[in-house]
Amino acid sequence: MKLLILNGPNLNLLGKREPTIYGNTSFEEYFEQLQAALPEAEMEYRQSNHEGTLVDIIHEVGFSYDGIVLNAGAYTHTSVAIADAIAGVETPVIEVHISNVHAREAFRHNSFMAKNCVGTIAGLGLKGYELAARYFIEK
Ligand code: CA2
Repeated sequence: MKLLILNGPNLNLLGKREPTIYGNTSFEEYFEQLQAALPEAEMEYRQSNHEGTLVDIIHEVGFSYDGIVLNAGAYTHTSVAIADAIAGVETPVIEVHISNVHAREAFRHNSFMAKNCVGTIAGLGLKGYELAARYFIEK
């Protein structure tokens, strides 16, 4: 079971700013806990602030990995290119958001990713990544 956890723009700042929305744990710290919680999966973590790089990464793993857990950050609400990359690969993708995007500004309510994903988890904090990974492991 090979899974990619893929974060988009600004998520490298987790734990450093805006703790009331995104918590105070860095993703690197959380990823160690995630690996310890799910030893049955081989998980890799990547992050990029660049739309084209996120497309490249999805292409790179999208014909060999068993699942991608994707938080595309703000590109969720803008990127046709990332949505097309998800549609263009074989590996299923689950969309995750740390915050409840539906309780925030209207521009965060639409996701270009959602219709090409198996499902979406939003508002459950970092736990959402574990729940998404468990879906791939247990399905
Ligand atoms: O809730 C989420 O996970 C989001 O994908 C996070 C994105 C936001 O644009 C989406 O609407 C919802 C933003 C990530 C920014 O992360 C930061 C973390 C700490 C400090 C500053 C930004």
